[in-house]
Amino acid sequence: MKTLPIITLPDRKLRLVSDPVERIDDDLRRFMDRMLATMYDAPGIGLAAIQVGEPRRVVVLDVAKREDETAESSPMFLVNPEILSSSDERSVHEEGCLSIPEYYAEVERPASVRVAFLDRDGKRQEMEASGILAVCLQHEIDHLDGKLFIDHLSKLKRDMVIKRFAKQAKLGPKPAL
Ligand code: GNR
Ligand code: NI
Repeated sequence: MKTLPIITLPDRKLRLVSDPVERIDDDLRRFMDRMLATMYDAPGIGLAAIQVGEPRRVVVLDVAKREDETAESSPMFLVNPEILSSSDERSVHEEGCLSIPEYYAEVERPASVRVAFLDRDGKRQEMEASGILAVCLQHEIDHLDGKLFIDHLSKLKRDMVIKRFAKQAKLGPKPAL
């Protein structure tokens, strides 16, 4: 399947607050399938629609392969996802983002979250998540609100990353090796 280009810093679209999806139809399902193909191709374990330039509250993810290389793929499609509650317990995990290539940092977040969303068929679902799934859900839902994982770091670190990408963009696109 054809993949979609992923936008990266300093693209200001990444700061948009995405719009709720009004209807779940075949058009949207086709779009989600292309998002999933784009995510697997990258490769990544999650992708928010804004990362392919579409300010819609749509997320795809699949954390199965990260834990176990031989695992079957088990994609999830989340429309209008919302965090209902977060644990007081925090955990620290190293994060990266396909829109901030080659930068990784430890981020502290609630260790577990309860999330509501509409599935591929438009059915309302609730899910309790911990571990890497909780990390990924929070990272993706942040994208829908124009937030990036670097916003959870110190201002010094964040500004360093933003400056690095602004400078790179000024020099022009990275030449292929
Ligand atoms: O592929 C991804 N890996 C990842 C690792 C740790 C925490 C979050 C992520 S999500 C990221 C893909 C991405 O940028 N999703 O928005
Ligand atoms: Ni990301």
